[in-house]
Amino acid sequence: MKTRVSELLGVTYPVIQGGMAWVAEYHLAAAVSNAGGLGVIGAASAPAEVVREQIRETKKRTDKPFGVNVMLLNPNAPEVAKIVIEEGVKVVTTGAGSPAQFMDAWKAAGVTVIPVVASVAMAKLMQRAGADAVVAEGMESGGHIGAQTTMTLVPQVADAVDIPVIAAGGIADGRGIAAAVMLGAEGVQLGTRFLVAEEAVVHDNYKERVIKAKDIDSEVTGTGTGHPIRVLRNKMSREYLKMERAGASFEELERLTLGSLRKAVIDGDVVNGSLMAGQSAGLVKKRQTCREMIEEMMREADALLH
Ligand code: TUI
Repeated sequence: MKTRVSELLGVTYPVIQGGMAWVAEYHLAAAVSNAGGLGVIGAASAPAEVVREQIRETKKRTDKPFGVNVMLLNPNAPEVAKIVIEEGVKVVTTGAGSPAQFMDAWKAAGVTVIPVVASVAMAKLMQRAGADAVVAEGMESGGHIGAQTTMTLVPQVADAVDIPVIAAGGIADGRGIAAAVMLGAEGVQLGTRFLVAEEAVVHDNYKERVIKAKDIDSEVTGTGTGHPIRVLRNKMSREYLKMERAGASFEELERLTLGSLRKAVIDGDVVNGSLMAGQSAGLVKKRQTCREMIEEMMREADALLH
């Protein structure tokens, strides 16, 4: 599947891996890139020097293009923004805000910039600021989400901007990719399916929860703080919602979320950990290598589109 997105990124398939906090580290990023997609290191709340190490480790494992996701709520974002330039990273995706303040420096350094947006207004703003493409992410996604669904957001963003649109949120198989193309997207970004990739250094307990998840097993915490986060339901999410109802501050809640994400991903604590995952968890049935996932999905999508 050749699109403006695969051309822009220099990849075989217009499939981008989401920059998932704790999950999107160099093993996963290199595996996705080696399989013909765009692997992405999730800087999340990691110290900037850790991100530099992650970039260097990815370079050792792949000579294909890869990206770094800069999470804009992270106080280290300005430092991470500088490091991606110093390390010669070719592609940056951003999440959870506007990367406008970094755009000039990135563009001057020849970085391809792909902000994740959750509204038409933000997509237009990003095009004006010089973005090369946008990811239009629906609220079916895991983690930090906007309020629009993928089905309605993607075609509206595609109508509003001239730069290529990449669809995200709820896509986990070839049917989703074909549907995204029908909606006007020229690429897709997937997170939840890659959570269970063989190369993802995610604890087995977390992977099993995703594989066992049914359609209705996720819920959204943080709607009251203005920072909604989709997770699989467990003791942690129930406690979070209780704290939220009791009026806990955004900072308190964010600390709880980020600390608990580590607990889930690294320690496999699926009771007290935060199991960020999208609604597509219900579609994710088996562990595979990134190559198997990407080739299977592209085969399905091609068959449907032709
Ligand atoms: O960023 C994500 N997903 C994430 S980041 C994350 S780490 C985290 N942990 C605890 C609290 C907060 C974050 C987990 N998942 N996806 C990309 C995304 N960006 N989704 C929605 C947006 C977005 C929202 C508002 C992008 C721009 C935006 O603009 C608002 C404005 O006007 O600044």
